[in-house]
Amino acid sequence: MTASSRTGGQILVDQLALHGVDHIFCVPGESYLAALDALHDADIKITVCRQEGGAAMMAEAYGKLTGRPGICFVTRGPGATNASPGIHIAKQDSTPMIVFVGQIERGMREREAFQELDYRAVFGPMAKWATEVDDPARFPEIVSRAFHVATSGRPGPVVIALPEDVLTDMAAVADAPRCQAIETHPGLSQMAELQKLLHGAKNPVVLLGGSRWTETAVQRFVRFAERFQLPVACTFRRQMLFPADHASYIGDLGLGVNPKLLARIKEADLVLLVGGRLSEIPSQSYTLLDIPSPKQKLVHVHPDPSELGRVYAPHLAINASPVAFTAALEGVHPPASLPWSDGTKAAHESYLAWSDPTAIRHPGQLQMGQVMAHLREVLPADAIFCNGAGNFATWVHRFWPFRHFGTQLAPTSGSMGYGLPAAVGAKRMQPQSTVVVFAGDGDFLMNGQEFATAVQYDLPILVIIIDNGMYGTIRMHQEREYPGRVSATMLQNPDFAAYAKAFGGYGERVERTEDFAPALDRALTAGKPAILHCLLDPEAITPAMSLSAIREKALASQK
Ligand SMILES: Cc1ncc(C[n+]2csc(CCOP(=O)(O)OP(=O)(O)O)c2C)c(N)n1
Ligand SMILES: [Mg+2]
Repeated sequence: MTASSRTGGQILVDQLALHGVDHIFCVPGESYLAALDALHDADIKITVCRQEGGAAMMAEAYGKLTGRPGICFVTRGPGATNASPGIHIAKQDSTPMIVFVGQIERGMREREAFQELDYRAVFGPMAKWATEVDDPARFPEIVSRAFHVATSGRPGPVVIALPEDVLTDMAAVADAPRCQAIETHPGLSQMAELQKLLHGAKNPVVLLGGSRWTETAVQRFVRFAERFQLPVACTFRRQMLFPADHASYIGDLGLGVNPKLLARIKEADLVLLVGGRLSEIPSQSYTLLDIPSPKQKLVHVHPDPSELGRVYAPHLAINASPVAFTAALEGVHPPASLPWSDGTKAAHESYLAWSDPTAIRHPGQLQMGQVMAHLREVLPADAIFCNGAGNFATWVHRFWPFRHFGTQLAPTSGSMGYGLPAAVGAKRMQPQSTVVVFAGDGDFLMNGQEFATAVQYDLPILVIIIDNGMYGTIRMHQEREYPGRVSATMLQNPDFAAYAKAFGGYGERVERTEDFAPALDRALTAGKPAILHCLLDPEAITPAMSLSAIREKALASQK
């Protein structure tokens, strides 16, 4: 059968549908009207956003939750540059994503036409692949390749520029077959070697990270950890990879980490690193393992061969996706005795003590330990927590026990402003889930405009803004490095409760611990997107140390 003639826009949208796309996030532009027109008749849900940074972060969150590429459409020039934080997050977080960018007509290239940019040059180093389509007949090939690139090996973002006339031109071309993500399987001899290493170990430890995990892969890993009574830690912002209430869980390698956890990893004789890269944050600025030769025997399992041996030279390198590797673990058997099992118990106890919010007291009328204890009591275990970057995020990372895959949306890239768009994306996908944003006063307003998107699509998410009147993280660093010299870190904030109401949502101000529980209850039952504007004493900059104490310590060390 010969293919019938379609516009480039129609061919493109038909490819999206056949690769299983059910949702796109966009800000419209006149540069890609023909694609928007094709979407008019497609069975694909659209979320129209207020800024391309928000749209790209929503698409990235979709990729994190589903393992399928999140799809984002933005206009040329400023639309594309606005989308760049989302593209960078997808790159650092190894998330599959495809960003379609409008482009000027082919015949105008190189004149610096209106909003013209060279997307290969701009996004080449940031994306996994950046390209431009020259011929509508090549959409099936290029979109198929984009899905393969975005999902295979170490997943990442693909950027595809769409010249306006390529979208309106006609072509008769057959569709591509649906892309299947490629699983890479470990070899039998590698699994036998892993078993041998485990049998010879006295003090092993497991670190889980990266992407390409699924609910099933997590469950399989839990069974493996159970059979071996292994201590398991998650890397920075990957806490959803292992249930925190499991006897094998020993904590996460984030910022402000449990010192006992670090000591345990340093003293281990075998480190099994699955899925992650152990990059700057989890490795505590590359101090946790020696580079290139860790003194522990390192087994590194990663879906991308170019990550194996990139920083750490592993004793055993296994090029496998988490799904395939965890399936193979079912055939690995424990030794007759497990010399490390008491250590696992002690490490879990240490995690429990470290993550107990009721033990925390800090300056001010609103006690975050009590807030976290209350959230632990009332929110469902499968609530999705979303956050961007700032010290406020510590409260979530340290004190919320993540228990299910698909419940954590947080950028390992440390991009501020991620929480709100991620939550909008998550709630659009999973309306039945409880979705909570933790945001700082600085962090929230980086993408606060997407609160309008939450209202537009009737998404009752809960936003908890921790307002300390400053870019607190940077102030903390200032007090450590340049004590008493406050420079460009203070903020004057709006009334965030009034902001919520002005957008058509629910808002309340919370100043004291005892006011949090009833306000939370009202926010959760408001049936609208809600903001709890929580005022935190600026002194309460970390769970353990006040701002003044940090400054005094720095001043004392200068004497
Ligand atoms: C997009 C972006 N810009 C700047 C930074 C640097 N940065 C990291 S944390 C932070 C301050 C965060 O302030 P806020 O959200 O109020 O949280 P707090 O630290 O006060 O709890 C800044 C500016 C960043 N990580 N990302
Ligand atoms: Mg702040």
